[in-house]
Amino acid sequence: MQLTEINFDGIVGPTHNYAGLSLGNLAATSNAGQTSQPRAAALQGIAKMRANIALGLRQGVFLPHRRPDGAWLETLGTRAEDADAALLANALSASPMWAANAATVSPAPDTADARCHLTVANLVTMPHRSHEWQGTLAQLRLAFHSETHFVVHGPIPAPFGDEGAANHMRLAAGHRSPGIEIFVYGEKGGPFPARQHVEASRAVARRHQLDPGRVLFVAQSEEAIAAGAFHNDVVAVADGRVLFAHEQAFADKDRFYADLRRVMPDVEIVEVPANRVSLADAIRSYLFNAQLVTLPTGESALILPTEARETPAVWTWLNEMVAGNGPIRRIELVDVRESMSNGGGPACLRLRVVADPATIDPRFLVDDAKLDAIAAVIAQHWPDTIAPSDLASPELWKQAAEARAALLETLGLGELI
Ligand code: SUG
Repeated sequence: MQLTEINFDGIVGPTHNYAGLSLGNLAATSNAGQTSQPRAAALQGIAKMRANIALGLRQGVFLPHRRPDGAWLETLGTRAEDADAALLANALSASPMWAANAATVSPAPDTADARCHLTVANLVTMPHRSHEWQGTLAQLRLAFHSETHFVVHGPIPAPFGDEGAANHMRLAAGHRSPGIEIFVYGEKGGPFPARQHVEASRAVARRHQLDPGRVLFVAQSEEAIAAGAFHNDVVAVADGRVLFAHEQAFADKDRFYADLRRVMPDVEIVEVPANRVSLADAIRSYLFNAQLVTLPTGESALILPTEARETPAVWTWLNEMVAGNGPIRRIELVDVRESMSNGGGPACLRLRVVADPATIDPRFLVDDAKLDAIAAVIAQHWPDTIAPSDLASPELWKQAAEARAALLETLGLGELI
């Protein structure tokens, strides 16, 4: 078994648009009504994957879902042609692109049956995301079909909100070592919803057969959610033995850090103080929505959105960090502006799975040549722009269906998902 970390990125779907559906996600709500650029958005995502491959990282993909989601509209007694504008926007969202919300993943070294467990996220808090799990589950069941190596679980039942890996962190000395899994939940968010419920986190940990001595449940701070950290991965990220977090990310950080040091004495906590980078700047720049990765050389790198360079306090802090003696000495910038405008940074776009690539359906794994083929389909079929008034256009729905079909055909997935 060659356990390695594979990042599965959600390919940005052809209906990517700015409908402002996510209360508490300040980028999404402030860009409501703008004209989106689906083709550019999807190509930005491809460029990010290429950059990760160039760094020596393994890369996979998840595919866009059927949009508008006619099956969901049917359960609501309507169809795209008759739905009101709000329902239609919810049915058209390209939100499955944010693969960090696809599932929670517990790699084989952490589980009692030594299989990698995945629980598809129910995403019940937001209507436009609540109908993602069916399409995601179908892909997870295909990609991770080997029952010798994987267990794919259905969603946690409502009303317990589960947002997947965006509210879950894992620390482990190496890919084969058992990890410490940290489930971060929300209690209160001031004016905004707390999307991850502790009941869901506890249920996922039980289903995944985790060792209770190696699991922590940690509350998000109310002020972070109220400042726009609708998921924990907007204010904290972990990899290897490194936790990189904002000072105000957690409700009781002293207790959390003490518990963490008890279960992982050699953990390295890189905390960004609020008097250097405010919560507002952290959220504006998505400093923490970075991919913290271990390169083949063993070195840690932080893959950040270009917005980090445009936020002076953040850029100054980052430059000091890489020049210092800490564990993160390398930063890489990626342009995912179209996704960022909906509150999705580099880390939102990917789901990390630690597994042997040979045990995964190869149609979901990519290299440069396959990315070339995907990019060609995007260039040919993805809409150039979508303005709010386009959402009601049957022409757009037709183009989206054809674009998705062309992509699935190219990847050999045909009508399978
Ligand atoms: O759920 N945006 C997504 C962004 C998800 C980011 N993911 C992580 N932090 N892991 C969300 O809020 C905006 C769609 C719209 O408003 O049209 C949206 O769903």
